[in-house]
Amino acid sequence: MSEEFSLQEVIDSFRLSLSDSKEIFLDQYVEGWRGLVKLLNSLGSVFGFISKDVVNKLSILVSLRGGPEGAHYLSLQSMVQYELQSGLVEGGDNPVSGTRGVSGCRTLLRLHRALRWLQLFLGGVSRDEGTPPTLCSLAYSQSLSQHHPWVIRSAAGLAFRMLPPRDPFLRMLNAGEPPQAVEVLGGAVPVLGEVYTITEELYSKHDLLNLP
Ligand code: 1PW
Repeated sequence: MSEEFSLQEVIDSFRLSLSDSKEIFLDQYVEGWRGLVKLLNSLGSVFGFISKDVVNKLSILVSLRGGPEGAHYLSLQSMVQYELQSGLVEGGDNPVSGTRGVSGCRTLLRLHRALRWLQLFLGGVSRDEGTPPTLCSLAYSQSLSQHHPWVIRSAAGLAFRMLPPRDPFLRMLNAGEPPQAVEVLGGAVPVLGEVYTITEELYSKHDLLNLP
């Protein structure tokens, strides 16, 4: 995979993460996020604190998946089942990651909330409902911001203002000229939406949506 962001690659990874029976495979989910990190990195250093947090969350999930209990981390569904059964959901002493208080479920919950933001933001861009800075702030205020303290909300607000206007932003997606990129975006949003909805239902069913 190249270092350059490709929207199509991200869509492919999230699409591949979905099994026929609507399980979500963790490896491909992580791969999709790795692609998104490339976008964050290409947006400049003001997005560095966001990219750093995502990279950190991904490495926790990768270490769980690569650890001795890795088979349980094949899918989001198997992860939830394993961590619930083993009393690891709330953190505790996780023998796998070696990190106290960090479960796969709470780590993934942060990415899950961020995926909602991305889905709202990209949906707005694809429908041309405003400029990227405005749409990004709006999407953030409708999703992730309620989970963030003031200091992060203000840093995020500053970063969003640095987003490029619509056409340069569409070109950064590496999906062709703006009209083509809009089409690819239109295909991306439902895929992100499906992954989001399945995860939301899974977490809601097990009462995991407010993990500290
Ligand atoms: C323009 C494309 C944007 C797509 C990627 C969206 C990623 C959003 C990540 C926001 C991270 C903000 C800074 C970090 C905050 C953490 O405190 C927070 N992490 C998240 C992902 O919300 C909560 O994690 P914590 O502190 O409970 O481990």
